[in-house]
This record gives sequence, structure tokens and C-alpha cells, in this order.
Amino acid sequence: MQDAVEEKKDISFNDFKAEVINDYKIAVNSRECSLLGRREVLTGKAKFGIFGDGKEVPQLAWAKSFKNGDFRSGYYRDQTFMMAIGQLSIQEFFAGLYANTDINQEPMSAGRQMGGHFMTHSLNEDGSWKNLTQQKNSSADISPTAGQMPRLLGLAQASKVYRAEKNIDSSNFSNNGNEIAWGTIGNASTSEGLFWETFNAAGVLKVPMVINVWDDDYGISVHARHQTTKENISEILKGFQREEGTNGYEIIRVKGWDYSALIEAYQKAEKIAREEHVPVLIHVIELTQPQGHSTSGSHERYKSKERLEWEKEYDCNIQLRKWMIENQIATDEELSAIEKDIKKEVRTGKQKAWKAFGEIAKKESIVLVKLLEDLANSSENKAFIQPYVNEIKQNNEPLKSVLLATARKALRQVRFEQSEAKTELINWIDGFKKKTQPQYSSYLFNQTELQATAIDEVAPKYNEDSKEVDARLILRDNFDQIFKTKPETLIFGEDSGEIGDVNQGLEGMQKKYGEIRVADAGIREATILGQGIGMALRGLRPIAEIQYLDYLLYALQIMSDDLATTAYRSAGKQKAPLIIRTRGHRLEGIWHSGSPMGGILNLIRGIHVLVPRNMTKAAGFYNTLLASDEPALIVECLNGYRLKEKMPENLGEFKTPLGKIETIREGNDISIVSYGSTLRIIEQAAKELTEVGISVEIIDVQSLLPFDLNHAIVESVKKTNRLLVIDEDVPGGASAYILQKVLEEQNAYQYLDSQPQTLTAKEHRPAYGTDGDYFSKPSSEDVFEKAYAIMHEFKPDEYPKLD
Ligand SMILES: Cc1ncc(C[n+]2csc(CCOP(=O)(O)OP(=O)(O)O)c2C)c(N)n1
Ligand SMILES: [Mg+2]
Repeated sequence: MQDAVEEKKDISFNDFKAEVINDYKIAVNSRECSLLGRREVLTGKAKFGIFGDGKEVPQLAWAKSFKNGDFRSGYYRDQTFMMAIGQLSIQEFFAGLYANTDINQEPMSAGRQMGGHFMTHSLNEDGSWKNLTQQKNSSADISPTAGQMPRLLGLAQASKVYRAEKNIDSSNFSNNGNEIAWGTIGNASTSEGLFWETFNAAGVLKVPMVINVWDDDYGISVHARHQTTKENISEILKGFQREEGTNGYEIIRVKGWDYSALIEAYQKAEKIAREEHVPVLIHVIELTQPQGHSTSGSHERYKSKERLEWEKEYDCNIQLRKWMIENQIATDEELSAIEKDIKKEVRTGKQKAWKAFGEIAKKESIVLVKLLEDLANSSENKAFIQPYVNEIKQNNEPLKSVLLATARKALRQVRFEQSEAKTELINWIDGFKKKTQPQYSSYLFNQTELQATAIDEVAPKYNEDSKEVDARLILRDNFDQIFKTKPETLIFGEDSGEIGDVNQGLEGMQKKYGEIRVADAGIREATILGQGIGMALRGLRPIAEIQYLDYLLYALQIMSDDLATTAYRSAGKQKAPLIIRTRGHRLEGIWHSGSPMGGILNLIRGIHVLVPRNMTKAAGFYNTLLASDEPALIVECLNGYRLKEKMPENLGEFKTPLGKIETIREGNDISIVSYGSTLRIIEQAAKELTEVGISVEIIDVQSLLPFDLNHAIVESVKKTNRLLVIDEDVPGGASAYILQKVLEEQNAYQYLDSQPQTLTAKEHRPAYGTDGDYFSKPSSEDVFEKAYAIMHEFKPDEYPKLD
């Protein structure tokens, strides 16, 4: 009996030993990758390196508490963690550094992101969800410091939603909301507003979120004394500590080189977050940067000799090694042998990655050399082409860009010739572009059958009894239908909950569907967006409401950096089909009537931008988007909620198509293209223009991104031969975007008999009051006169000058 107990003890000590040794191996492996990685950059094989050296040991402890179904939202220091959860091999690490575009070789972004930006795959090849509860998950990293925080909030909130809402099919996403969302952030990046906004919001929402702060006292060269009050983030966050009867955080501080203390800290954090849904801060202090911040500089320039010496001694890997020897887990010799083996392994992995990276271009270069030789031999300009042949021949490790650039330059040399060799080269260039360009440009959207543009239009249905109602009621009743039939949908925003939004489009919905699904949010637009992104990444269908279009700017950075790039930066392996609801255009004053559509359009390629002119169209867009899986922004007309519209009978079903214009008035003399609230003013002007004999065709764009996929606008221009684009944005804003699309993509210039023109708001923000509006935004008189002037230029006798 005694023997059995002893034996069990031995086994458990042996298990423990084996686990620690395995951890040490991962730590050494990761470090070796960092060291060699830096060398690859310095010798020019890779362009930039940012590594996780000095942060290895806490990540080993964290990985032990990270369970299947959990999510990470972190930053570029987390390579050891990714290795510890089995999601990053040596070869993959180097494939990322070199930018291998094969997702199977470089699963972190297919070469789109610089190394150090991690992710796991949430989607199968066909775009369907994997079972996220059976794998360890990481949302795809972004580079802007603290940009990972808003999404972290949503990833954590998803657990809360799944725990509370039993009607949702959670089988791929959650096991009773037991999943933790783990964040990582550097000490200096906690200076960002996004960190504070997220921190507060998670305390309010009571979500299972654990934030790790990796504290190495620096943010590149800038010391903590310039970053953080008291130079200590957990000290100044003490007010967030939960107390008897309050919400709040559990706050833990632990040294980053103390292996056993770290394990204990993570176990504690895990239990609290997982079971109680209480957020936790783990402030991991006394970390180091053995190689400095990145490959772009050396830390000897800004760290004191004492600091550098301290960093050497307290290097977490060195401390772990020392602790293992002291506790008889391994001997010095055993560890040295491990280190030697790993060095070799890392070198081999690196070589394999380099070979794989170069293979495709190498194969192509053989083909190209042959084609160029044939071209040279058949050309009068052989002397000019031969250097290109030699250039490629002598390049043992050619890049794809070098091959293509050389081929294109060689082609110029035979511009006056015709030959078979020339045709072959042209074919090669076309073929190479066709297969290579998508490696860099695909997946701006998800490219599945659930693409929003693939969803067919369904017209609203009316009967004899259909009533004219306040337009907000159409939205409300349509939302009612959505919430009733789609349990995974939820909406949140400032005043969206109890009062049912500032314009009553959600009136009564919270009472009906509960506070989780129809929720008020704090005044914090960036994290409202983040809630949406995180929840969408975990299979929910959130609608994030930003109260007014003018305040979208607070969320725009996260829309641009995170949501708009989700599909692209993950090469289609993640999706966040978030709908952003807002209201804008004309109302009152500088910050309640902006229409900065050009700025928005330019910043969020990767998100659809929809500008319905009324609430029926808007409701139809919600229905379309919920049948698809892509992110979108819907801008409702702020001055349209009380206008009358007919209530459709097929609520929840009628669908407004994306990328399709609507001609809302037919005419022969001039095509006016616009969208949103401005259309009502144009309609008024069009009536007045008819009175003087000018027939206006009015086109509602409806969908700015995607834009008129059928090229219908040019058909109108073919008829009228005149084009006027009108909106409420600044000059050169969205109107310039529309002109580019119509003139350049649709080639409308060929059919124009008059100069294409734009009419926009003034360059300044719109002033307050009725007169402020009149003198800031286009009025129906402006529209009349602009269209009239175009006709005057065309037929001065028929349309004499007005003044
Ligand atoms: C919004 C933004 N500003 C600046 C940068 C450039 N930058 C990259 S890392 C970094 C310092 C981050 O320091 P810290 O958060 O302490 O993380 P560490 O690198 O020390 O782990 C800065 C300023 C950035 N990536 N994003
Ligand atoms: Mg730092």
C-alpha cells in the first residue's frame, strides 16, 4: 500500500518534471526562433522582425489555463503562447517572416501580415464554421497598439450571451458560455484610450475576460515614466478591484520570470473568469527584451548599462533554467543537451521554410528564362533583351515581383515586333498575374456563397389595407420579425435598450427580447464596435448601433483597422459579419448632420456601405445582410423616421439588393445621381425643372460599396448624355468617388455631351438652424440652377441664362 502511494507520488513528480521540461523546450525553441529570426532580417532574407523573446515563461503558464473554445486577442509578442498551444511550428514561424503566400505553409495570414501577427482558422475551406469549441482559438492580430482590445470585449461577451440565451444553436461556438477571452497588451500600449475604454466596459458588462499586460518597462525607447502614472498599471487600476457587493475586476500582479508563481496566478484567473464571469487583470512585471524592440533598432541606445545587466540576469528563460536545476528537475548537462538539439531543429526548420518560400518563384524563373531566351533569339533587339535573361538566370532566389517586372520590361523591347516568342511571353505575364495577384488581393470579403451580393432582391409586398405609417415603425416591426426568427441576432448601442433608440426604431424590443439581446451601452463607440466584432467572430449576429453618423469617427479606426481587414488579413479564415447601424445626413448643426461619406468609403474597403433613402429600403438591407455573412454599415436618414411610408406585409423577408441602383424618376435631359436624404431635395428640384422643360432622370445609388454592379448608370447617361452627381459630403468626397466609378469604370465619358459635374455641401461642417442648413448643404434651388446651367450651356436659346 505504502509502495503504491510512493509510486503514485513518483509518477506525479515525474509527470510534473516532464511537463516542466517540455515547457522549457518550448521556451528555448521560441527564443532560438527569435534569435535566428533577427538574423534573417539583418541578412536581408526577411524584411522586418518583431519577436517574443523575453516574454516566453508567462506564456507557458497562460497556455496551461487556455482551454478549447477559448479565444486570444493579442499582439506581436505572443509567439511562445502560439507554440505552446500547438498552433505555430518552427517552419511556420519562418514562413511568416519570409511572407510565404501559401496558407498551408503560413497559416497566420498567408504572408499578408508581418511575422508576429497570429491567428487560428475559424472557417473551413468552403467558408463554413469549424467547431470552435474543439480547438484553441486566436482572433487575427492587428498592428495598431491596443487595437486588439475592443474585439477582446466582444469575444468575452459572446460567452455571456451563450450562457444566457438558450435558444441559440451554440454547438460550434460555446459550451454554456464557459469560454474565456484572453487579451494581451504591452505595458506602454495601456496608455491608449482603447485600453481604458475596454477595461471599463468589461467591468460593467461582467464578462469572462482576462487581460495580460506584458510589462517590460518600455514601449520601444520610451520608458514607463512617460507612459503610465506611477509607472504601474495594476497599481493605478486598483479602483477597479471588485469588493463585497460590487462588480469589478480581480487584479493580479506577478513576476514574469517566476514560473511557479505564474502558474498559480493563471489558475486563479482562469477559475474566476470561467466560473464567475468576472474579468481579471494579470499584470506580468519584470519582463525583458533580450534583443530590444524589433529589428529596426538596438536597445543599447536607450537602456542604461544597469538595466541591460538586470535584463540579462532576469531573462525569464535563464530564471526558469536556474529554477529547474535548483529544484532537481534537470541537470545543467541535460538542459545543455536540450538546448543544443533545439538549436539544430530550429536551423533545420528555418532552412525548410526558406526553401519552400523560394520554390514557386524558382520554378517560374526556369520557365521565364526559357521564354526570354526565345524572345531574345527571335528579336532584332537581342542585345537589349539578353541582360534581362542574364539577370534572372543569375538570381538564385528570385522574388515573384522581380520575375514579373523583368518580363514586363523585356516586352517593351519588342513593341514593334510580332513573334511566337512574344505571344508566349504575353501569355506567361497574363497567367502569372492571374495566379499571383489573388495571393495578395483576394478575400476582401469572404468569397462564399453567402456573399451579400449573391442575395436576391425581394420586393416589399403591400395589399389594399397597407397603411401609411411613421417610417420608424417599419424598422421597428421589421426588427421585431428579425429577433423573433433569428435568436442569434442582438443589438446594442447608446439608448438602444430601454427607450428603444433615440428615434424609437426599437421601441418595446427590450421588453420583448430581454436585456441581453436589446441592450443599452455606455458612451464608447469604439468598444461598441469591438463588442460587435468579437461576437460576430464567435458565430453571433450582432448589430452595433452608433447613435449618429458624426460619432462614427470614434469607431472608424476600429472599423478600418480591424473589421474591414478581418477577411483580408486572415485570407478568408475568419469572418465577422457585423452590421453597423447608424443614422446621418441632414438634421441640425455641426455634429448632427454630417455626411462624411467620402472619408468613410476610403477607410473601410472590406465593409459594405449602404445608404438607403427611406426606412423600407433600410429594413430591406438588414434582411439582406442577415441572410449573408459579410460586414456592413447602414446609414439611415436621420430626417426620415417621421415621414410616412407604407407598411409592407412581408416584414423580415423583403430584401434590398446590394450594388444595385434604383431609377426613381425617369427623364431624358440629364442624369442626376445621388443617395440618402439629398434625394428628396432633388425630387423637388426635378419637379421644378420639368416646369421649364427640363426632364431629369434621378438615380438612387442606394449602395456605395459595392457600387452599381450592373453598370446601370452608364445606360442612363447613354440616354441623357449629361451627368450630375449630388450629395451632402464635402467637395471631392463621395461625389468624386461616384464620378470615378461612372467615368472610369463604366466609361460614361464616351457618352457625355456636357462636362460631368458635382454638387455638394460646402467644405465646412454644416451650420445649425434652418438657414445654417440652407447655406451649408445643397438646396433645391442649388440643384435647379446647376442642372439648368448645364442645359443652358447645351442650348442657350432654349434655356437662357438665369441671371
Ligand atoms: C497606434 C500605434 N501607434 C504606434 C505604433 C508603433 N509601435 C509599435 S510597438 C510600439 C510600442 C509598444 O510598446 P508596449 O505596448 O510596451 O509593447 P512591447 O513592444 O514593449 O511588448 C509602438 C509605439 C503602433 N503600432 N500603433
Ligand atoms: Mg513594453
